[in-house]
Amino acid sequence: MKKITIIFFIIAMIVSLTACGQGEGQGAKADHHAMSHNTKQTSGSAEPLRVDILTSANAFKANQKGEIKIRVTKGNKPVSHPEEVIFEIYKAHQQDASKKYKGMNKGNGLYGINMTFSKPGNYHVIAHVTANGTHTMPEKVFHVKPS
Ligand SMILES: [Cu+2]
Repeated sequence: MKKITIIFFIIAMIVSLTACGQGEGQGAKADHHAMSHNTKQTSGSAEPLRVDILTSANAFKANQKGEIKIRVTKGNKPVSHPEEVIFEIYKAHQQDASKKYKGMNKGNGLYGINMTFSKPGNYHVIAHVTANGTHTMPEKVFHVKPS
């Protein structure tokens, strides 16, 4: 039993390194993920945590308010009490200047932020979600049109 736990921990470590390897060389981000991913999945719920970014990649024009929305589910059921919902956003090729925003709970497994992009261009949006010790972080590139 102990051996299995250790193997699982090693696998979790490898997965976390692969999943979040993009931010290497950036101390702050690495720390965030080291913490999130070390909370390994314990017994019970084998259903994977699923996060869908619902907002269309073309939904934004520069200097116009909009909303980025995600749906968090586990086994097709909405997740209502995740430990963390963080939206990380940065303009293409400017990951060093990424900003993080706490997601607002909209009920029914939906979470979102209000967002205004000041300049047109491509923006990376990463939804970092932790629920029941599992971390998922889908990414979508938004194409912000000139206003
Ligand atoms: Cu993450």
